[in-house]
Amino acid sequence: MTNSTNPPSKPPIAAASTPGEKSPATVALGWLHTARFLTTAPQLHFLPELDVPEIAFVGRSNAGKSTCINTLTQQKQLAFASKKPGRTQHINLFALGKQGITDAVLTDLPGYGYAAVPKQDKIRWQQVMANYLVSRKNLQGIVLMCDPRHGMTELDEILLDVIRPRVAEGLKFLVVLTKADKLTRSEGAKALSITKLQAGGGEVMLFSAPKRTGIEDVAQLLWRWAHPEPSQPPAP
Ligand SMILES: Nc1nc2c(ncn2[C@@H]2O[C@H](COP(=O)(O)OP(=O)(O)O)[C@@H](O)[C@H]2O)c(=O)[nH]1
Ligand SMILES: [Mg+2]
Repeated sequence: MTNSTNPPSKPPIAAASTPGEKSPATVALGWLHTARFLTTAPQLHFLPELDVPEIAFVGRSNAGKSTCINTLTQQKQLAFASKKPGRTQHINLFALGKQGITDAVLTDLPGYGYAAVPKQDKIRWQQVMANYLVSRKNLQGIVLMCDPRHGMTELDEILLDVIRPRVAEGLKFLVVLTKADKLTRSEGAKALSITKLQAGGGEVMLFSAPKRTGIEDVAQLLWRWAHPEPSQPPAP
């Protein structure tokens, strides 16, 4: 017989994690923290062929790409946050995965749009980028960094045109609006809604390195891209 004076035991809360179990954000950030330099290549055909999911980071010079990669991986120097924009012309690959077992790679593609870069280099960049985005077989997703104070630039639009057919075919796509700390709340909301219209089926998130805005959301999305069902963590 049950003792009616005892308070009823609380029903389990579906989303609550059991003691000792890590939250999805902790899992995702722990995974990103394993990032280590894999290789660098001046051109696409020097990149090793890989069979793990690859996530590429692209964006205009100075958009905050290196800072975002360093923040997400919680490493100060992984991606070089350059004082001289336009200097990083190589494709850099970083391996991800616990216990040294690579289960995904991050690709840091050269920044574009830096005015002082010679025209010849700009053309070369466009070819490298277009080649990579169109032909990289294990490419799973693209993260486009965009400074919302400037919005999508012409070069961002060119890139969008290149990737749109692949996004339509199922390639994952996220626009990260960087430096959100520079915007008021309403400016941030406006930038989000405008960019969502431009992102053609991709996701859009606000991000700030100093304020740590959006870090957990971006981390969890990348984790899910690299770990499709059934190993997906429960939704928060
Ligand atoms: N306020 C603010 N500044 C940022 C943020 N992310 C990057 N920056 C600054 O923007 C400049 C360019 O950043 P960097 O990461 O080198 O851009 P990249 O050229 O796209 O790799 C640097 O001066 C950074 O300190 C951010 O979230 N907030
Ligand atoms: Mg950089």
